[in-house]
Amino acid sequence: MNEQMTQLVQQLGDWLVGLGVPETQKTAAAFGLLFLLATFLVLILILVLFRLRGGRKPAATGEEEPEERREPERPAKEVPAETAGEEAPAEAVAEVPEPRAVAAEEPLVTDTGVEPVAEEAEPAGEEAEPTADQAAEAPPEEPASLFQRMRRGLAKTQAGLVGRIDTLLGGRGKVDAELIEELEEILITADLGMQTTQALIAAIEQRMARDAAADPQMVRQVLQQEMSRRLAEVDTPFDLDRPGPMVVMVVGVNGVGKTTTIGKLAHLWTAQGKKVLLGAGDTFRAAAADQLEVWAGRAGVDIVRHAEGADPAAVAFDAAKAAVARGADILLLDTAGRLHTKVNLMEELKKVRRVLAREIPEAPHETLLVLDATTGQNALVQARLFKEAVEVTGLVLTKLDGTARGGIVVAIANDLQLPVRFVGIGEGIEDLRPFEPEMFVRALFEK
Ligand SMILES: Nc1nc2c(ncn2[C@@H]2O[C@H](COP(=O)(O)OP(=O)(O)O)[C@@H](O)[C@H]2O)c(=O)[nH]1
Ligand SMILES: [Mg+2]
Repeated sequence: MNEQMTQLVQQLGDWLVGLGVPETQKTAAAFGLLFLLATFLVLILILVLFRLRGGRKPAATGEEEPEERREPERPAKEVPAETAGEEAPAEAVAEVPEPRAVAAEEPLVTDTGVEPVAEEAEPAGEEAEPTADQAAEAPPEEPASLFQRMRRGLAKTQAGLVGRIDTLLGGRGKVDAELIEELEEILITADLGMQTTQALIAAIEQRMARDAAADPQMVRQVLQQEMSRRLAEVDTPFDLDRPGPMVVMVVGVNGVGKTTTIGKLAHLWTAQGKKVLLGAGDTFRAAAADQLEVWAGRAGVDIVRHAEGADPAAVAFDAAKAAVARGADILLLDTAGRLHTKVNLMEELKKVRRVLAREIPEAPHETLLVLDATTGQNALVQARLFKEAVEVTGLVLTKLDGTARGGIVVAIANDLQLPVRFVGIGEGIEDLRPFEPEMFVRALFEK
């Protein structure tokens, strides 16, 4: 062993002499080189170990998981080196619009403001996306501030919209026509829609006309202000404190998240001291009422349901009667997204409205249209249809957590001139947020 070592040092020394090291110092130089190599190897080893540990952390918002959560939630969940880091990438900050990853309900993170480690931002792999089942099994979250939860829910839109804008602005010294053109493209691909994009660009151009020396950061400021302003313009107070049962009818096409939203609202309003009753107006499948019943159980509220195939207007009638009789503060009525019979869905919804109004004056007080944000412009088309047929008073945008197309929130509110009431940022019972325009935009733009 020793002999081999001496030989190695000798050979190294000879090689170094060849490179110009003085003959007298060749042994010292050879040792020096060996020492350097060893240090280098140790460093690489440390980096590899670090990577393995770090890979198991979700990189969703680039924020670190708090220490106390790590242990109980990931017990001995050892992953082989090559799969480490795959839990997060679906959410990892990337510039390309990512595949639709609904239900990324990994137990995520709270705020420490740490930026994502570059090597964690790997491209999304199919197997990286948790299924709805896995999502449902995820342990309940610990409380985080509302703002941080909103930020986390919007991580994909943040990356796809503001992240791309920042990259664009970062590389430019001045605001010129080319920059504006690229910005326009980003806004449209983030589903802000043609109309809203044009309005935002016009605001930037106006500002440029006033201040020719404006730097690229001005663009960011104007965008943030304009989005906030446009959302706030259509925002009206949501009054829960009216006398008598307040009837909230929830409409929207199949699968957008109506039933889930009703469950979350029942929980939210019960926690605010309201007596809530649910009406299972989606009689298309027995499973729909079963699903609502599960949510009623979770939220600890009563439910009125009929058999599968029953007339939704009859459910509405019974539910309204029960709400009055039981002294409920709020009746939340679920509706179908499609029907058994050939009756037009919109006609059916109008009939339900008439029945409600006969039982409770001015009911339904609110008609919330639920839209799936991941469907982008399609949501806008649906919204127009429903708005024409039934008097929609407010919007709920669901699944914002699963999409980079959250810009649709601004587009819909702006195009339809309707207030966004709530946004869904996950499948859990707590994952519905009352919409606050200023907070929403700040969650997108804050660095
Ligand atoms: N990730 C995510 N999934 C949601 C959200 N809201 C609803 N979902 C899921 O969307 C699917 C359809 O929801 P459901 O309430 O049955 O839709 P409905 O047909 O309109 O009643 C379910 O798997 C829900 O868990 C949300 O905000 N985020
Ligand atoms: Mg449903």
